[in-house]
Amino acid sequence: IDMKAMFSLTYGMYVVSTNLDGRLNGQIANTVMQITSEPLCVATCLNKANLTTELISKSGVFSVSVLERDVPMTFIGQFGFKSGRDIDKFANVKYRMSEGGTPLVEDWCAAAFDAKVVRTVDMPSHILFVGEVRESVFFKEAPLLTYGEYHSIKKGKSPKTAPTFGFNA
Ligand code: FMN
Repeated sequence: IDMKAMFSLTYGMYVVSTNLDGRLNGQIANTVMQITSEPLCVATCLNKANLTTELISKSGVFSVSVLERDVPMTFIGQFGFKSGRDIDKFANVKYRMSEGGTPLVEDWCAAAFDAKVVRTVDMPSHILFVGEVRESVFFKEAPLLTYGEYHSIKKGKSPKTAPTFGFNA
């Protein structure tokens, strides 16, 4: 396996969030993609160790908020390197509630959508959630952050829980 070939894949950067009975939490994920348009479905792949994964498994709903290129590293650190088991990630974050009850992050995000889980694929380390989109909101026209730019421009790293861990190795 030549990992350089794997690192040739490109991604965006997102905050994947959920709400279990009023408990809001979210995490950074690069693994988000639209997979069908009828029905309109997206997929995200989340580590079983993450609080977000546990909460989405129970709530059956998640939101995806699309990060802008200008997002500060402190914001990515809060959602991508800390766990909601230790901090309240939404305490200082501006968001609006979707009709489905998931938080759509407005800080540093250009768009967001809410989805209901319709399928899951159980991998050894991760769960792939397929969600049907129920609502989407376009906040503003803005350059979006890519996973490649996160590494090359922001000099960011990926934690071990990311499916693509090793990208910056
Ligand atoms: N974790 C995943 O499970 N899937 C991902 O696609 C993913 N991508 C990431 C990309 C970047 C650039 C960063 C910084 C982190 C990524 N992570 C990913 C790691 C989670 O965001 C991280 O483990 C987070 O602390 C989990 O928080 P939680 O326990 O509150 O859910």
